[in-house]
Amino acid sequence: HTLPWLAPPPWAWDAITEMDEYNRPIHTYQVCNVMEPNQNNWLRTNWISRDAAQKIYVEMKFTLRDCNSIPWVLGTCKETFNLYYLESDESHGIKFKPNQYSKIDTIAADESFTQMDLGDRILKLNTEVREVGPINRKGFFLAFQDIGACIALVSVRVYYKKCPFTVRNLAMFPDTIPRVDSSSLVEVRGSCVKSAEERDTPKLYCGADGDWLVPLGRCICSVGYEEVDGSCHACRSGFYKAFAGNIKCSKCPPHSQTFVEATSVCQCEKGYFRAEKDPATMACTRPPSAPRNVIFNINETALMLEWSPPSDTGGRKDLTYSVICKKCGSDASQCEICGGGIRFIPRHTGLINSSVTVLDFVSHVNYTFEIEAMNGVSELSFSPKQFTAITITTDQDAPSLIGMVRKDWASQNSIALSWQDPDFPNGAILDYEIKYYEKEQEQLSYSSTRSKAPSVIVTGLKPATKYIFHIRARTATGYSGYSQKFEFETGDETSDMAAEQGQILVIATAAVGGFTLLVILTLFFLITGSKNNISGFSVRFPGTKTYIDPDTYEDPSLAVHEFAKEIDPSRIRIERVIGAGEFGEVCSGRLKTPGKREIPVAIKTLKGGYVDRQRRDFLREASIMGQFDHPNIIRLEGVVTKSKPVMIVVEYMENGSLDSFLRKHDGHFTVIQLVGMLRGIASGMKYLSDMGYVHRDLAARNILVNSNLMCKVSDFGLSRVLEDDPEAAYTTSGGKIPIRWTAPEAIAYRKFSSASDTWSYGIVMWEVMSYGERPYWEMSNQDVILSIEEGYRLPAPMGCPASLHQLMLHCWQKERNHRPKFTDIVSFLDKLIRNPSSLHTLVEDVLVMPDSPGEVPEYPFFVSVSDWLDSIKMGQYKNNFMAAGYTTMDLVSRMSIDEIRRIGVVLIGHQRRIVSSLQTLRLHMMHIQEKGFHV
Ligand code: ACK
Repeated sequence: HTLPWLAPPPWAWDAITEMDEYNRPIHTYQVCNVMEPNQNNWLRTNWISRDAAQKIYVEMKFTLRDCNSIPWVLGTCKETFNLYYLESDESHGIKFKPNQYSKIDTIAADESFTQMDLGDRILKLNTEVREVGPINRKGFFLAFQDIGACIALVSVRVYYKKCPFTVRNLAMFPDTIPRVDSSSLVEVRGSCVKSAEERDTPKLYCGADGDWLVPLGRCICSVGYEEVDGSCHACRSGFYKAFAGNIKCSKCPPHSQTFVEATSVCQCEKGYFRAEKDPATMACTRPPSAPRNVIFNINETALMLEWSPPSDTGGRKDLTYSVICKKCGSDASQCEICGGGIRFIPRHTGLINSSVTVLDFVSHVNYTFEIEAMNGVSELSFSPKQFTAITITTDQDAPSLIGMVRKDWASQNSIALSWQDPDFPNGAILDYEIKYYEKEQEQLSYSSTRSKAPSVIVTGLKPATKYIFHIRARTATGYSGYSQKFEFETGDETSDMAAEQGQILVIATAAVGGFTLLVILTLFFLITGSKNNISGFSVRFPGTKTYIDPDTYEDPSLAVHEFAKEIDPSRIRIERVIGAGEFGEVCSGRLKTPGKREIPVAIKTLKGGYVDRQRRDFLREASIMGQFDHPNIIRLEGVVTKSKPVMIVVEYMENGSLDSFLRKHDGHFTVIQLVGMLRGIASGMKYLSDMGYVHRDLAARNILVNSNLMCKVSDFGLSRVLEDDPEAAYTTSGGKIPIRWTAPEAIAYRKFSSASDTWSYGIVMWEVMSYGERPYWEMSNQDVILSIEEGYRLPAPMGCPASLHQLMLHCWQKERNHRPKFTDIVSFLDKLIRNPSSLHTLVEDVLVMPDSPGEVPEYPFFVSVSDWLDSIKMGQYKNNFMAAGYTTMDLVSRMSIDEIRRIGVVLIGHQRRIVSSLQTLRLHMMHIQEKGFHV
């Protein structure tokens, strides 16, 4: 558009239009005065504005005729032309004066064309580019000087270079002109795009060739905005972005929402809150529901409250409890807050554990304790507090009177008595007090003694003398009244003689779990040889030895010599400490027996500073152990009681306790080896149950293992065991019980028996087959009790033969009479060992696997629908479930409340009971899956 150019006289440059090979017109300036010498022909462009440029580029396309192809002009023909420029602020009215122009360069052709080329219409173009600058005026002219060549100038393109507008790291950089000096760069600071903010100052450098170099720093999208293709877009409604940064918007967390765009925090739904320190990313939460299942345990001085966590924690972990105490009169409306007299241990608010101990309460008062669960948002909610209340009268009923008291036998100096537990014990019986006096001396002086069992042997009496006895029971709440008075007479000389001959037939009454067994027994008096006629006695069924409770001895510490050998301490060599027992260190060492080799032994010591009761409790174990003689019962070598320290010496078991032994050797044994261990334990337990001894604390931690992998039952503490076992927990009935190992009837009403030992044996089987896994894993004691009550049982450990799991389930039957006897267990295990192929079927193999992966597999060992309904006392609906096709627990576990209604469970209370049981069932199944069993 800037044509025509100026071609001053002698007008040698001609403007000519040619056609290119596509027949498009090409405007050219041509000159070809090669015939005459001394040519000086100028062609000048119009004024060209510099714009922002400092340096400009001139690209010329031209053709140049080769002088050799024109033979007759030899000597005058040239093959170059010159390029000039002139800077100027004025675009017009400038006269052309060649001497004002500066030369840029002499331009030669790289290629020249020949006639042949022309004939083929192939136009060979030369392209040459030259830089000019810096230019300081507003514009410039270019000029071409021909000095006698044959040229066609086809195009002249004048341009400059710039770094173009760009967006990098969310920062915008404007058009930028590079420096003239090609070695230095222009530093350019970017500005953030809309809705973005600077993080580090964004910078780019513009290079001489118009390229952006070295990006530094960046911008990031502001809160509520996310990056999409280099710009920041508002979060859609329902999404939020809480932090500036190049992250995406997220969906609102649970229980929150937003209806506008570009939100940084979603708003909580009604009833849900965010605590001050909750991050915007956290779900909105709500106050917890009330605590559940409050139980209490009271004695004269302390009241212990315990509860289960709320079913709904509100979605938070910062759960605490507070307990409010109210004193209420007969009318609930007259309640007032308890004064400062009452104390709470550890405190009454901000309790982390779900229990509290209350001290300094007054008796004969109705206290109501309101237990509230709270979390970090409780204070933000205006809804009424959710609490569970329990009312406790601080003076509970004492036990009822003891009925009939019998004389079992009498010698010259002693009388053995037995009686039944009171009909209404109103709590666990701690012990009995037996008060007696000579009939003739009535009330002048009396003696008393205590017994833990409902029987006693009173010694130190006069021969052939009438005595009056009355007895009262003691529970945590106090004593019962005294029973009516009973009169019994000691024997004369003849009675003892007959006793020595061991021929007297007497009727002994044994109170066993509320049933009175009348057994005719042959009685053998074991003469102790001691002068004061200490009277231990041993009751034998013909051919069977029976266990004697050391507590039936008036002085149980004397019983120990009945059953344990006294060892001279010089025969014991203590080598090292191997553990800590309840009463003192447990050591290993050697025992030298005259005429025999030294044997390795374990030595339990009673640490110094003990009180009498501790010494008695310590030696009670020896009195019990000393009565047993069986390869699977830890063997008592003897005791040291006549010098200090007091010691119990037992056989040494190289591998220590079974639970830690198995954990240490996880997966190392064959199934047959494990069954062998279980067989040993069962055999020991059969022996104990035949002896009439109830262990009460059978657990892998109480089994010891020797170097031959032989397992032996140990830890004989009788009732005391429950005090020193760290697993033991208090129950509602006031006792301390190792919940996970104990049969439900023993937890609920302390009904301990060989059948409850069988239950524990089933748990030991599970411990063994899982190599020392904790029964019920980390479930709380409360949940264990609840889930057992609802009929659920531990699933088979991984790799457990189905037959063994069947046996466990057999041991865990609710009805204790249905559980196998230890003799059945031993013979069952013997059969398995003789026929090991029976152990090849694993529980995994007999599981009914679901059709699709997401489904819960069916556990054939779960109780049947009918058993389950019975267990939750909903047996009346069996037909409804069956008729509607809910025949397996698997089907039942997926039922919704609507389905439960539809099959005809109309009462809301019943619907609730079924639904809550199902929730536990599902949890249980989930737990099994999480643990990786079966699936
Ligand atoms: O698991 P352990 O090694 O086995 O740690 C305890 C510790 O003493 C405290 O009871 C070990 N222990 C107890 N009785 C014996 C015994 N007769 N032989 C070997 N170790 C024993 C028990």
